[in-house]
Amino acid sequence: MMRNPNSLTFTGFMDGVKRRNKGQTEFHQAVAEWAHDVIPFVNENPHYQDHNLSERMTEPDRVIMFRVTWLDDDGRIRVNKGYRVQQSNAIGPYKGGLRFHPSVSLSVLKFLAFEQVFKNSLTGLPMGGAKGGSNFNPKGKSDGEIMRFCHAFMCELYRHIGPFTDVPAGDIGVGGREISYLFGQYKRLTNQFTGVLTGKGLSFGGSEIRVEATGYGTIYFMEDMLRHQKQDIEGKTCLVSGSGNVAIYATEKLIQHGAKPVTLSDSSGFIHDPDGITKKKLKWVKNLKEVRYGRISEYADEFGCEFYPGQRPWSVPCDLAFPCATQNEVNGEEAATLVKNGCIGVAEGANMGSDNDAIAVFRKAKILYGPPKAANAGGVAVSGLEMAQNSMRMSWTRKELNDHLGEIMKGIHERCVEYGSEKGGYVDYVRGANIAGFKKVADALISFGAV
Ligand code: NDP
Ligand code: 2IT
Repeated sequence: MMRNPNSLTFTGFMDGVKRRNKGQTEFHQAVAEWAHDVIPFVNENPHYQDHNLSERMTEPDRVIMFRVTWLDDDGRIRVNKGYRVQQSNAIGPYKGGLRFHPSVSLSVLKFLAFEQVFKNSLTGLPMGGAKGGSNFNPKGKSDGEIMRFCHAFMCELYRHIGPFTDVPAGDIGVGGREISYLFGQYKRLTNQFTGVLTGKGLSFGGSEIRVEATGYGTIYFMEDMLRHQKQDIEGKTCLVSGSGNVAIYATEKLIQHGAKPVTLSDSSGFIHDPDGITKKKLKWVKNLKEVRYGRISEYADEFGCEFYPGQRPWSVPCDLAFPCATQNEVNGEEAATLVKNGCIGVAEGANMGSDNDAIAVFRKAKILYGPPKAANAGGVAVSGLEMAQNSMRMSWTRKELNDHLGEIMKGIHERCVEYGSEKGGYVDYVRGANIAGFKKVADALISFGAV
């Protein structure tokens, strides 16, 4: 049989991606994880072969880069980099978070925007994919400095976004406070009150459950994976990394559903509380992180347990693990330690929490592994529901939104099972998420022609 001239090899495709995107290692990593499943799928399906979809999908629609100039408390003029990567609006307006962290680079935002396209597709809602942010470090900044930075950032971003164009939201370093400053400035500059950002305050168009959605959704997804194997989460010892928005609400849902979370972390180290993090202790953590912007090491002093400076929690024996801090926080060695210690499931609250060596370890051991595209899609899903509520000029109740979130996570789980099931009952959720996410975007692109 003649080889189709449009069929690709993984290596050939990745060589091209690396050549066109020199030095962007996080972006290469995210594309490689995806291409590992998508290239063989495209080669096996002639319908997808002749449209150069893989190359089209790995080139952002556009990248906006700008200077952010702001005044610090000492009256000095400070300069940061600002970005918005608009990856694809094939199935809806660009949608995705903003990250403020010193590690932000074009490579990091391109990997995040790329994954966002397929995550948003998996939710079943009409949203394209984008990501943005700045190398601004919010740590140690006064409230006034945060406000002036957010206002300055929006002074440029506002001309590139809009409720039908691009709808940003939060991510690392961008929570309710920052979204409020950004929204206030957008409204002032445009004289329009629209659903241009999600994660807004409840008094000005925000949605119930958005704050909790990513963390809750990650636990719902783990419960769906466990249920599929006729198991449940009750009584399971759980490791959570991070102590920000996603980690806090993942921990809250674990406690509500009778599991036992024993760790939290930040960039300084992790706490291990063998008695379990309780509802009361978590309330204290919420105040520490959402009000005082303090460090997780204070938990160890407050509740008399160990703090391990400079370390990650993955060596603690557990049943389930939830990376909820940042990219590449679980490597191959740490993944092997988790498996050796009896961990039966990992679900990623963080984007690219596990590196590709770690993913290979989980796949080989055939433990439950919920990749970020699937497991942390609850946040952007409720953002989509916030957009719907804003368009209707009405709001749903907390119960309705929580039920919607549960249903959306179930739908994502089903799509992963449909495309990721193997003989013998094992579900490769990475493959399932990659193929299911790809198909919807691919079908839209094919119907548009050469755009
Ligand atoms: P937050 O800013 O609320 O919290 C981030 C947490 O991660 C903090 O505890 C922070 O510690 C820790 N962290 C950040 N960078 C590092 C690092 N380099 N090393 C170790 N720890 C680090 O962010 P979120 O909780 O919103 O985001 C966490 C993850 O979840 C990210 O990967 C994000 O992309 C992903 N996500 C978020 C969604 C959302 O709706 N917010 C939706 C889907 C995914 P420290 O304070 O010391 O920096
Ligand atoms: O990574 C993510 O999905 C987010 N940071 C949330 C994006 C959103 O638009 O709510």
